[in-house]
Amino acid sequence: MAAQRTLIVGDIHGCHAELLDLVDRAALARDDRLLSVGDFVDRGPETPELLRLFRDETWADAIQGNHERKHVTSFAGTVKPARSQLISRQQIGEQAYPAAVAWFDALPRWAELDDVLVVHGFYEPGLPVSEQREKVIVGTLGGEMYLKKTYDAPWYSLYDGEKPLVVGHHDYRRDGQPFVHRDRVFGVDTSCVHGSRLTGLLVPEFRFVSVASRGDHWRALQAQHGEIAAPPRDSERTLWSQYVAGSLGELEGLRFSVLERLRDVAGAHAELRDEAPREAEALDALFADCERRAAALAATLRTRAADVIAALRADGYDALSHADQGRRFSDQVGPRPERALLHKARLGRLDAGEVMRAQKTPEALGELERALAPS
Ligand SMILES: [Mn+2]
Repeated sequence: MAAQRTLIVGDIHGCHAELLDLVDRAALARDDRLLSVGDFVDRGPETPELLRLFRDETWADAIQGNHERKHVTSFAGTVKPARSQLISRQQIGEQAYPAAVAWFDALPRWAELDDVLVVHGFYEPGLPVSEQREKVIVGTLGGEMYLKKTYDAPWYSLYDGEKPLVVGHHDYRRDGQPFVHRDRVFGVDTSCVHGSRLTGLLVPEFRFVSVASRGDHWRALQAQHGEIAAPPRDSERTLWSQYVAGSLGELEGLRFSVLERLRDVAGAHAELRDEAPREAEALDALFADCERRAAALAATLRTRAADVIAALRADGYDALSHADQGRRFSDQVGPRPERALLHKARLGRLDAGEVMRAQKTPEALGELERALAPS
């Protein structure tokens, strides 16, 4: 009888059909095993099927990835769920979700086989696997930042564990091929859920098996779930509360880029608007007013530029090179603050957005209005 083999599969992310394709292609025998490196949930069409497979089938095991962990932390209220967790929760169903989360929480953070060690994210040198920081081996942004700050070289080049290491989490090559570093670190995430490939590593023979993805599942799923909006990010929430608390300064004193960002944040997250409806309305009103004024200014400047060109035409302007046209135009206009905007108008590139980018604040818009007012 052949020795038992294990197919270690990269980030599956709800791609159940591709996983079945992969198991087929690997021609697993009856005693062979399947092991997910984690992130088998979220973003794909069939998260509940994968939950059922890894929880209920004795030949299939999984370790915890950052996505399974995020279900645990967001369900506990420690962090906000991302859109992909909200969609998975709906797919799994409210009734089954708490038990699913409890099972995610109980998943091991590593698997040690005869020939390899398997973790989802990263590995810090000098520490046994049992002493690895949770954020490092599970693969969070915080864990990645910690490694980058602490070490000068990429984490995989510093790997000093006894056995070769298999990881998921990052598609290191982005060409559908698995990542191999000196036959010591094997990266098997190849972005199946984004339309690339699903990859597994068969041990003990260290042979890669791979199948094509059936599509850009995450894009399709997001389009299907327009009703589930992404909750505000922490940075957006902070920006909004600073604005509401007045610590960003008076509304009038803010740059248009900040006002626009605030308006986008409030527009995308109804809950923020509900928390401070008066501020949201004041912001909308100010921004709409400024857009109207900027459009009027752009129209005035376009007319003035056209008048200048009409005057220059009598003097052979059309026959000049582009550079000379620019110089003649500048001479004619003289050293005025709005000269750069008049040039944009001359070249047909002036609209309200350009005016707001040049003037940057509502006050600066007012200054331009005064400069252009007929005396
Ligand atoms: Mn991951």
